Amino acid sequence: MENTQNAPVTEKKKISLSGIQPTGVMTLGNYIGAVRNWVKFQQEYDCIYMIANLHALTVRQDPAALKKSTIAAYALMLACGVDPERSIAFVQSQVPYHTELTWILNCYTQFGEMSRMTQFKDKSAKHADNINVGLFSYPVLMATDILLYQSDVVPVGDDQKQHLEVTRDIAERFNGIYGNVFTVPEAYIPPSGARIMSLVDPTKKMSKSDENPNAFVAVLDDKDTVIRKFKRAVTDSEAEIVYREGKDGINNLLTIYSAVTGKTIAEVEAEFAGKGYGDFKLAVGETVADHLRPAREKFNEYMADKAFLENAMRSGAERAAYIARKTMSKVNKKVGII
Ligand code: ATP
Ligand code: LTN
Repeated sequence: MENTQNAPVTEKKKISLSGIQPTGVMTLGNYIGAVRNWVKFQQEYDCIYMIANLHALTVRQDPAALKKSTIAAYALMLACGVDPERSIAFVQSQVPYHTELTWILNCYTQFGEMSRMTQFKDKSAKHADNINVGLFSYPVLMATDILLYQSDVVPVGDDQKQHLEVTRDIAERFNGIYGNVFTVPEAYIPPSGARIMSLVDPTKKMSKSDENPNAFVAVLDDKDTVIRKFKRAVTDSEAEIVYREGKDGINNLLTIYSAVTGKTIAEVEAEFAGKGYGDFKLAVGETVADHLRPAREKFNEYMADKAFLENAMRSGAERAAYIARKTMSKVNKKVGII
């Protein structure tokens, strides 16, 4: 049953849509690069945010763990500030139009363009024993997520840029054949913090699927853990806290500190001029931990209220389905599917 009463009022604000996979734990990279912009965008756009649990199946998952982490990821998205009343917050698998449109868009996507995706190359190297077709066509499901809702803007981190380009190509190709069916979306990649680096190897992006938990700070890490991870963060053998090429570790810490305090890099450099790396790392750790504390507390509150979460998910999925169904029937009509 779809709830039409709660459908968003169409006063024609632009639509912001994004998603996050429920695998692993949300990292500080996910938060700074993506999720906090989702929260900010609620002021300006009609927002639709989802937990991309179907995407998670491209890597082998333990079923019980996936179920649990999907609910936890949803709770954490709300805890970070996505308001399930103002925005549409839902779980991808609860809106079956995602799989339905994906099949159709698969038929409008070229093998060659999927083969060029760097995430596919990286992930197939990492999971060489399970290079499944889903992993290959992952960007088509992502294009579906975006195009189903006629999204205008998609706030993501730097690593998703290529997927957004392919989404635009698919939309333009489809529109070229059938007329204006899909809004062609724009990526929003923040000017700073779009690529937070690993604390262990600052030439690699901070990734929630990193085997080494010291490589990332999780939004739910407690204060001591956050501080400990920053204290161990790999830097360099100089002793100067400045943003400069070749100082990947320090650059990363400066970016993180600037992102959570709202200060510019120049202001942060001035604040720590003449200080040692030890002091700086401690300050970054304490500041980040304090910044994340409210989300951690709210997360615990949401997780203690399963009825609320179930309700929010159901209502989010109903509101999403109301929009998705319109796009789906338009597409079916255009391509001649009865
Ligand atoms: P995985 O490690 O499994 O690839 P991930 O950490 O990249 O996962 P996703 O769920 O794929 O997490 O990403 C959610 C959002 O967070 C995306 O918009 C992505 O671009 C952004 N993001 C991921 N890692 C970073 C990072 N290190 N810095 C900034 N943004 C990031
Ligand atoms: N593939 C994305 C997660 C994702 C997404 C989306 C992001 C799934 N569907 C739609 C933006 C819009 C990732 O971060 N790996």
